[in-house]
This record gives sequence, structure tokens and C-alpha cells, in this order.
Amino acid sequence: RAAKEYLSTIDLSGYDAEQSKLMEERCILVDENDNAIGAVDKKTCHLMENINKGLLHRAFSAFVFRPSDGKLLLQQRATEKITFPDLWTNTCCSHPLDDFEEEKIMKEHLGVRVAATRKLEHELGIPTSQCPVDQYQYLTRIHYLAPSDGLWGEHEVDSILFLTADVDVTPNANEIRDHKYVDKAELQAMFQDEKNLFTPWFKLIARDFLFGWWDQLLERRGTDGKVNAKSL
Ligand code: DMA
Ligand code: MN
Repeated sequence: RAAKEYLSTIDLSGYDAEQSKLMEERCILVDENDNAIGAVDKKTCHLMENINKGLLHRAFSAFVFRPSDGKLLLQQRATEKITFPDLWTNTCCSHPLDDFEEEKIMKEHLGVRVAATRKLEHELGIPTSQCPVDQYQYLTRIHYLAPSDGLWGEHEVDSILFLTADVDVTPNANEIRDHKYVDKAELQAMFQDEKNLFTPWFKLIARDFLFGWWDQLLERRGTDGKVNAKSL
């Protein structure tokens, strides 16, 4: 289906200017097996009308764990976000972009790794030196579809990346409202409290994978009690 058949004429003037500008980024269109089949702007990719016609793009979900205690870094999305505002979620999610050659490289999942390092800096202010591209562990890919409101949603092939690293967080307030480190029990307690709202992909990953992988990460702690990078 040619890109011109998709709705792209939505007026963004009622949304945050910085987030509206980011809707011009070019996401990578994929088939269900994550093969690249084109590129189209982020706005077009995230409109439910287009998603309902099958438009699918590539994404990553990064999970950063603290070596000293194995806690997971969560973020709460900013109110300014056009999709899924104010929801609690994993450390950082976004898209490898067609705009950058490196982010299109599939070998050893390089593209999503490079994009993760770029966005950990952009959203959480983490220096790129603290999230080296070769330190991520690739876990799996999930294909999911989730509406945000009536207009916007997600439909992605999402690569899940773990990183165990000490990081300095300087939040970008346009991206992140809050952040915190949680252990497994603290995250379970957050899920139990109906006041906490979570992104659909984080709920899905938590339900199907996260706790098992997290257990393995904790089991492989070194004799110093620390979780080693590359410990899975
Ligand atoms: C999109 O995340 C990616 C996933 C896995 C949902 P996002 O909405 O946080 O992207 P961005 O930060 O680029 O707006
Ligand atoms: Mn997306």
C-alpha cells in the first residue's frame, strides 16, 4: 500500500510544540517479521486510522537495571506526550529512525541499540558513555497493537533490550514527568494499586516475560552481590 493512501493531514497545533515537531521523524515500516519495507513519518505511523489498515513500524523497549541492587528504572511519561501521556512504563521506548543509516542496520540488532542509546540521552539525560551500544542484551521481539485514545495508538514490532549499568539521570521534562527505581515487589505493588496507570506494552511485557528474565539477571549476580552486565 503506497504511503499516500494513509491519513497524514491531522492538525497538531493543539499539542505540545516540541512533541509535534518530533512527529516529523521518519519511522521504519516493517512486515510482521521485522523486514524493512519503507519509511513514513511518526505521525502517520501512530494514527489509529492507519494502524487499522495494517501500518506497522519498528520500535525498541529498553530496560535499565542498577548493578548494585538489580532494581529497574521506570519512567512516567510527560503530560506533553501525544501518545500515552502520564503513564508509567519501562526505562525508555522509541523508534530506530530511517533518518540515520546506523539505525537501519539489522546485524546484531545494531539499529535498535544505537537508537536506545540516543533516546536514553534525549529522554533521561543519560550520557551516551554510560549506555554503550555493545552492552545491551537483546531478549526478543514482540508484535503488538494498542490504542492510546480514539485517534492515536501503537502498532509495532518491538525489540526488547536490557542494560545493566550505573547511569546518571537528568530528566528531560518534555519527555518525562517522573522516574524511579523499583525491585520486583515494589513493581508488583505498583501494579496492584489502581491509581497507577501503565502503558499497554509495559503491562504486556511484564505479564509475559519481565519477571522471569529479571530473576535470571538477579541469580547471576557476582560474588560482590552486583548484577554483572551481560549476565543473562
Ligand atoms: C514508542 O515509544 C515505542 C514503543 C515501544 C511504544 P514512545 O512513544 O516513547 O516514542 P517517542 O519517545 O519517540 O515518542
Ligand atoms: Mn511507535
